[in-house]
Amino acid sequence: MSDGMVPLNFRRHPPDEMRDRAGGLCEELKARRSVRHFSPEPVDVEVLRRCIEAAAQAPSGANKQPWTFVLVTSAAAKKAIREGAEEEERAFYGGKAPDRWLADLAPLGTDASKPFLEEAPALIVLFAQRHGAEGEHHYYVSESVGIAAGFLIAALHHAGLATLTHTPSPMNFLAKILGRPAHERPFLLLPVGYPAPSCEVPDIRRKPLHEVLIEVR
Ligand code: IYR
Repeated sequence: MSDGMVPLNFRRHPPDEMRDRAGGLCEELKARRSVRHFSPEPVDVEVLRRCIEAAAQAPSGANKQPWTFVLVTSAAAKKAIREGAEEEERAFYGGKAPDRWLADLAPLGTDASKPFLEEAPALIVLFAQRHGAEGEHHYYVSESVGIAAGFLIAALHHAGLATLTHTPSPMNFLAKILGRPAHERPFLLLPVGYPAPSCEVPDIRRKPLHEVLIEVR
């Protein structure tokens, strides 16, 4: 064995099980939707911790793991985050956003009001570390944190929780409220919880496979 290396721990599955496994996960992810109406029911924080631990297994540039997850369940912090987000969103919907962007958002029915930031029992705020705390170089930060965000959203859905990928812009107010250091930039704000019983979602579709896949044989 070479220095600093260990044997790979890799589990092979019987070939006929592989299609079922791939198809099963695909069906599960097809059922995932962004949710904007949450039930105030609390969620098991241990479930959230495990999902965050799953997300933190993502690959990253030079294994620098340039992410920080902030799990917010405090009502006061959620209120402050809602107020900060709504201030940004009022500017966005009130003139900053080009008409084309607003037209693209019309099918989603969004506006500057973000009650879900207080209604959801938990918020997970994902920060990207531009560099390490001591100035160490980080590489492919957006790609790395984006992959971790994908793991997190899939893990939460798999655990039975609903999320919204929310990106009020700009998001610097999050670093301020949550007391994050200057080398961390807010990347994504995820309200997490159970959907409200009356929750509706926009009637939108994903592109079929043949529109997104090109095979070079
Ligand atoms: N941040 C705003 C606007 C918004 C932008 C995109 I791109 C979306 O996919 C959805 C919303 C908001 O949250 O309302």
